[in-house]
Amino acid sequence: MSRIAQAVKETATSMTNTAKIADLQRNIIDPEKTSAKGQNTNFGVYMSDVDNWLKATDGTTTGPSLLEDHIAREKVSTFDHERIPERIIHARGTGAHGYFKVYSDHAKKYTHAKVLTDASRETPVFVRFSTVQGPRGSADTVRDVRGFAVKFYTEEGNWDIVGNNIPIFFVQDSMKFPDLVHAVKPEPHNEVPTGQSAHNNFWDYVGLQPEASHMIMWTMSDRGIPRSLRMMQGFGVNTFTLHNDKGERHFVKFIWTPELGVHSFVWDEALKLCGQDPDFHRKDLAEAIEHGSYPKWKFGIQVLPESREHEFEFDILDATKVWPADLIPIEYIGEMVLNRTVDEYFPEVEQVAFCTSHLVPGIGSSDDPLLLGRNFSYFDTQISRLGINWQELPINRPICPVLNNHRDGKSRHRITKGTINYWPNRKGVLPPVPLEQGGYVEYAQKVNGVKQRARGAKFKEHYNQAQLFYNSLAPHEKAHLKNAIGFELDHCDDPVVYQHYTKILNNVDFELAKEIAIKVGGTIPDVPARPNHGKKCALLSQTDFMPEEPTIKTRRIAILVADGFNGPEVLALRAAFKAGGATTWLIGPRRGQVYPAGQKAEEGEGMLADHHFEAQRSTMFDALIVPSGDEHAATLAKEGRTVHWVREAFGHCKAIGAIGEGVAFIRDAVSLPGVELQATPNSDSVISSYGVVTVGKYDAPSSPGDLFKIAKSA
Ligand code: HDD
Repeated sequence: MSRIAQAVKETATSMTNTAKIADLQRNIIDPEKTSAKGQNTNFGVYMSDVDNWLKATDGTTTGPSLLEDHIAREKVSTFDHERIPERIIHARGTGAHGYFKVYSDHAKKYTHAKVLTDASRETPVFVRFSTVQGPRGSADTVRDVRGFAVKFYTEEGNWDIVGNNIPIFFVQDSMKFPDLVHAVKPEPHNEVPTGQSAHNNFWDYVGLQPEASHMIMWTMSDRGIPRSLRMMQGFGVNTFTLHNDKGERHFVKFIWTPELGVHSFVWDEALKLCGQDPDFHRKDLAEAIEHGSYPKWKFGIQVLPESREHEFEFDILDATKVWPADLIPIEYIGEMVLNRTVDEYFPEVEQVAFCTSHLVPGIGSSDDPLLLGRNFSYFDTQISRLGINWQELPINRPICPVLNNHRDGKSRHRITKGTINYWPNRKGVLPPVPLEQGGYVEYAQKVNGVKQRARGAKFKEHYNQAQLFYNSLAPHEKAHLKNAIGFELDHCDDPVVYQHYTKILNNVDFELAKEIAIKVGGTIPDVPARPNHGKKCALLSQTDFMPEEPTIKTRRIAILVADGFNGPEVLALRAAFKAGGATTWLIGPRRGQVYPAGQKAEEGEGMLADHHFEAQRSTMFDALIVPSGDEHAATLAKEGRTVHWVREAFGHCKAIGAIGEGVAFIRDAVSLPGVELQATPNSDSVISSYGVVTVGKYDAPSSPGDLFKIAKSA
């Protein structure tokens, strides 16, 4: 980590709620600042040699290594046991620390949970983002659901929202979950594919589970390939409940909406990044935090009084349905900021463990059958991954005191004094805590029913909301969705699978089914399987989540240069983009000095190129700009790789800018049939409808903001 990043990290910690960071500090060791003289064994004895196993040797010939070398055995044995079982799903992830606060006590009418009502609090949080299908070493930018799990370290204990970036789920009942996961994971005979749902078993399974059709619309939409973890929404997905001081219960959904808006890659970009930079998302998150551009989300709730539970055509406890924002508005009551990267991956990101059942007073579960199964599964899985004392691990332990009579077990860390480990006891030690003193009390729900394996009647309808979602997408989103399903079904080689799935699609939309069936060789329908109801709803398309003001904040801008570029122009551009909150990266023929026009290698210091053309690709940046300069533009035009940079960025609809001699280079590189650059009122500038901004002459550095203004207006 750079010194600047380290300084930003330290300031972030001192500025915000430090309760959890202070707690972690008890376990943080800095090898560069330790009082230890050097390496010692785990039992604390300094090691005089860490490279040579103890041997029986005369010093000339090599004799046998001796089993008696317990120091070597400790080293190798610790290494042998470094790995723990990876998460059965969501194995690939990254995380960061931050804080959560509410704007006011607005939610008091719904809940007595302090974390949601006390505006004077900053509650520390740890967030882990993940993909679902791939193993720990898989790529970040695959098409998949993203996990969005938040642990709130509240004063009343830990509260976990274990959510995703999609508001619904594939199946309605947890009993189906193991089959779903088996179907999407690599196939059992050959462990193929990695990090993808594009295979026979997955599409076979979802084709036979009509309840998955709504979720398929979401995963195949742009939501499945987020541009950044910082630019996606998060959803608790399941229906939870809020309990207030009057003893009333409300149903609730939790929603995170990013300050930067919701944005995605285009599929080709995401695919290429899987190879070019498989760590793209985790690096992007760390880079933003280390630059002090802290990711921020608004926290929203959708709330329903108990009396309205049965008012809708869908069951509000069915996790395959959204609560349409047109019917049940989102109330934004707080925000979360991530401002600190982790110090070490394994003890923080790998060992963090979430449980949907971990709720604090004022927040409850519901009868959502998916949630109730989850409430069992998470605690259970942590036992096999981390052992029964997993909640004592630094990243998992609450910031409030933890005292009870649970004892012993593997890897118990705490030492509890005294003679008492049971209740009731003669000393009255550790009594249960009633509601009025902060104890967790379940809502006194009246339950009525016959024991049977069944779901509510409204759980049987599966297509209305799949249609609602599809209808609500913008035309380009629909096109992306069709391409995505086309891609996935093309990767299924069993005709039974792809022919069947195109039939399922006909329940969502006739045209959609027809187009995809033609593309993938599926069953082309003659008539719709059911009419499309034609309804739309707000806040389903991600185009409804653009930031209030257009912004280039945290965007990565590549400045493509060769020797002979216009130096003052580049300085001015960098200053203007920095002022807008973006980062700029000088990409040159080599990493190191590149020389502006009028400066020779032996005369000046040049400018430091951050990377060279071959090592980075346009996919890693949000925009591209080429400054003026004769020699520089001529060099760029001769290089196949730089021409590819421009063409690829253009193909991915990136913003492209060029000045002076850079304009011809850009124009030639993107000269494609049908692409016309239109003149703007400023005759020197050209803005095409394709997001290309060119400026004939740029009076730098006297007007460093001009280009930025033009780019903004484009
Ligand atoms: Fe799950 C992990 C989200 C359904 C069982 N799940 C896991 C993680 C997220 C979700 C974000 C990763 C947590 C982390 O970063 O450590 N899961 C969801 C959502 C669901 C959902 C939003 C639908 C509403 N999950 C679900 C069901 C079951 C599970 C129905 C089982 C009945 N999930 C697990 C698990 C995991 C897990 C096997 C694997 C690792 C872990 O729990 O800690 O228990």
